[in-house]
Amino acid sequence: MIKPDAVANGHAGAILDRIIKGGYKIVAMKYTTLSADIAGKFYEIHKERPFYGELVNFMSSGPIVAAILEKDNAVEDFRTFIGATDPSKADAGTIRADFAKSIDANAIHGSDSNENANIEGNFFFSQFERF
Ligand code: DGI
Repeated sequence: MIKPDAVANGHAGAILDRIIKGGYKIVAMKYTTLSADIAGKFYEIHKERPFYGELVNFMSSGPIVAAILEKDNAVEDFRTFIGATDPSKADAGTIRADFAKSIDANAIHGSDSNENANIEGNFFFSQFERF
């Protein structure tokens, strides 16, 4: 998911270009805005964390791009490709190093396991939208 900060800053196109050139196939994609309720559900796993409220506010602050990507070893490779959660610690050349400003507004989300990739794909897309 390309997060609200990156969309608002006009980086969605550049990020998608990198993703495609990085060898990821876009299987499904949508441009939408999450309500606080939906953003809260997406990040439910962080409900008890002190930054949860801030995270939900931020994730519902403007449009996002959600996509399902396909590639061999996609989950692990994409986590490396986007860089560390805190952009100040992200490796040079990663999406977060180049497009993110802070740990909360960090430009992009990538699923952290195959299981979560499936859950999150189903969160955004119906069975008719994913092939
Ligand atoms: O999988 P990641 O997005 O790299 O990281 P995560 O699953 O640990 O956290 C989910 C999101 O929550 C992360 O992208 C940004 C936000 N977050 C994580 N740690 C902090 C945080 N936000 C704030 N404000 N402070 C944190 O320490």
